[in-house]
Amino acid sequence: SLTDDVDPGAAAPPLPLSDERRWSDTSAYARKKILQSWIQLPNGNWELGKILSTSGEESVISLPEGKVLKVISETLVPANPDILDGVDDLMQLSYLNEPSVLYNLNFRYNQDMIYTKAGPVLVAVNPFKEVPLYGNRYIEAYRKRSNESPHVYAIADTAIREMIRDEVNQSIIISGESGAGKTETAKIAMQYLAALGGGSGIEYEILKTNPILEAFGNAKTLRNDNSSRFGKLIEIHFSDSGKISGAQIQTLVQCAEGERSYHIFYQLCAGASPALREKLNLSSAHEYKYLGQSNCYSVNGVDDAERFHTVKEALDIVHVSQEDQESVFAMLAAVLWLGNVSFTVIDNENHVEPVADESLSTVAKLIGCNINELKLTLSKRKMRVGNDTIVQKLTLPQAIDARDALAKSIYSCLFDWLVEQINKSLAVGKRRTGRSISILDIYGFESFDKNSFEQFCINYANERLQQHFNRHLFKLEQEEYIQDGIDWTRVDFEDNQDCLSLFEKKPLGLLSLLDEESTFPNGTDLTLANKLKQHLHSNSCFRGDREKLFTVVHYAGEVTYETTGFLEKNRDLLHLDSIQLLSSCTCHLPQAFAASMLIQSEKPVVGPLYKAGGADSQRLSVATKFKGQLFQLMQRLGNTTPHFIRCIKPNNVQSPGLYEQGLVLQQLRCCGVLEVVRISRSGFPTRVSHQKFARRYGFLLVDNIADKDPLSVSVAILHQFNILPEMYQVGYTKLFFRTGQIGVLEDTRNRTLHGILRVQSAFRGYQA
Ligand code: AOV
Ligand code: MG
Repeated sequence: SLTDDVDPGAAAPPLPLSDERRWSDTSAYARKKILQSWIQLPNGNWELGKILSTSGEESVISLPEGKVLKVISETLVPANPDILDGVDDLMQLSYLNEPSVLYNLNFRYNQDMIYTKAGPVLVAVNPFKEVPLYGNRYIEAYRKRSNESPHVYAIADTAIREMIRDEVNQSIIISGESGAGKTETAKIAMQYLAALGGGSGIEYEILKTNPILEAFGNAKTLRNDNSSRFGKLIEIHFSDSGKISGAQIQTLVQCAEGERSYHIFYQLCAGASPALREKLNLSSAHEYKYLGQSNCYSVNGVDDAERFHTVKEALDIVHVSQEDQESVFAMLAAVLWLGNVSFTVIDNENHVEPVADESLSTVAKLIGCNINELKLTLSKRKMRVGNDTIVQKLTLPQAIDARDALAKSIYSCLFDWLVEQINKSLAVGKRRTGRSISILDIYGFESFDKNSFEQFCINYANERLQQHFNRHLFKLEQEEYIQDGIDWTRVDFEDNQDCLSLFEKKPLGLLSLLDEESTFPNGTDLTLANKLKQHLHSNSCFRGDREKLFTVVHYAGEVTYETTGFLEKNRDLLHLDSIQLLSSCTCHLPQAFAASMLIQSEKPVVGPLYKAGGADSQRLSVATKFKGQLFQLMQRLGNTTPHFIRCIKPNNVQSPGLYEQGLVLQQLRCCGVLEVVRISRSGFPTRVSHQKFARRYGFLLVDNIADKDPLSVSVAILHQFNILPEMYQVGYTKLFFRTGQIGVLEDTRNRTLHGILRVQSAFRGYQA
């Protein structure tokens, strides 16, 4: 039978640590027990084989299709016994090697069990179809803890409990590649928090921020039909009674460039009422140059007109007035019409001016400016040289840049303005006594054949988040053991501080050098690349490649960037003339935008202040702004207890049922899932101070030793409940437990408490 060949104890975590990666690491004793093994096929995939015999260096293996192979024993990787198929925590695997983890996730995925624990981390594999795991019935089951399989709900539930128990703010940090399911996962977590903390009605508003932000911030890309082009942190506040009292959203600069533009444009064109169309002089999406650039006007299975109504309803719910909504749509239409503004050459030096057609007049009408002012802004630029102000006429490429920069900044101001309105509507009252749970949904690490400025920023952000992850799970953990006098064999872990320094060091780091080159009028993509190579060549995380290429050694692998477009994308190309145009508008939104852009400048800008060369040196560069927002974000996360969810994309074609081993493995490596399991299993992930422990469980003691010190009480509790000595350690200030141990105590505590309550209410019934 199975149990004769397999040591049943091997299934029980966590001792001894057996994370054999290779056959050769396996002891001779263990080898005899291995019945099955992983064999890597020429295509790189792993296949499960039965070991028929082993003699010397060679083994004979039979594969599922009946093929029999002779292989070198060295190349075999031990597989887990069948009884461990599909365990819901990877920590339970006897053999924790890559093929076993891949197999376990796949086994579960095939049965729509998309969630798996990897120690403290939740792994979510995107099903690309509706799975029956959500809704009130499930929420109720997780709330009661009657369903214990891994789930986003379980993570959200733990966050709520820890927030209340420890009186510490919590965060749920979701990461993963584009299309891996981060945004959906964030919504699922919000759904749970809203259900448990609901009651005031504000939870409904919070959920409605999703369709709004997705309409304005998401676009179809080649990798995801609904790709978020911005990062988001939503902080949900709870009152002392555990009810949601409000929320606040912080966003991380938008990273444009999709296959289609932002959803809202298509939704507006498809769904606006006849009256609104007339007011905005709106045409169909096909008429607008900004929307036709990749000839993709629709998303499979999505009705843009219907979505428009959903967004309008959501705007109503977060208290954006009808008037403001109309102004928002007017700004959208203005952006679309700006894209249609064309230019004609006016002299023999190729200077241009905009054609006075329907596009130009509609823009002027929609933003409420004088048409001649608009014409001037799009054809001339005021510059300060020394003490004089000179006016430079624009050539065609310059004019197009000015036009596009104006359109882009109207849109990004509109997005920020909307977030601000939402925040006002969700604002917590002045009494902010309660605690919060934040959910972070940020774009994941990206590595393509060609990587540009967007990937540079995204990967930098991920590098920061990874450090947060590392520090939390590994470093803090180890340091705490050592501090508390716990016997702990040091486990090495990857620290990515070197790579972060490469980005952040001043003055000789990637960001500083980029900013410096961006202020040079004569800086080009090539001079930037050369500058980076010149100053950073000795950095171990940097490699200069030919021409405009350079490589950064990220925690998740090497990425080669091409500097083409870096400087333009980093410079904020908006001219002060454009800001002045907006502030002269009669409509209130453009005025508000102009004001916010001036606040963003480091110093107050008065009058036309330009250095020769164009870009306004006083406005922050895109990279610097990004870094600032990122730091703000990290600061908010810094004071919270984090819960990590790693989303995995099982295939690149967004289709259900397809599980590509290589693709999954690469993501598991990127996010350090295997390392986490290894370390968690060998450590004591649960920690409670003596005081807290004694306070929480002391009343369960049979003998009354209430007057004793917390340490004695704690030890008495451990003895009374027969917690095995290898399952905990007693530190100077805290108790350290292996995974799962505290659950046993909590169950007993809950049972006892319920017993007491029942007795009390029975007693009250008797009295009445
Ligand atoms: P992302 O947020 O990680 O990508 P999304 O959350 O937008 O990815 O997920 C992409 C698509 O995968 C969704 O539109 C759904 O079709 C599907 N999906 C994800 N999770 C689930 C789930 N739990 N159940 C059903 N379908 C799901 V990006 O924002 O591109 O980085 O920038
Ligand atoms: Mg997303």
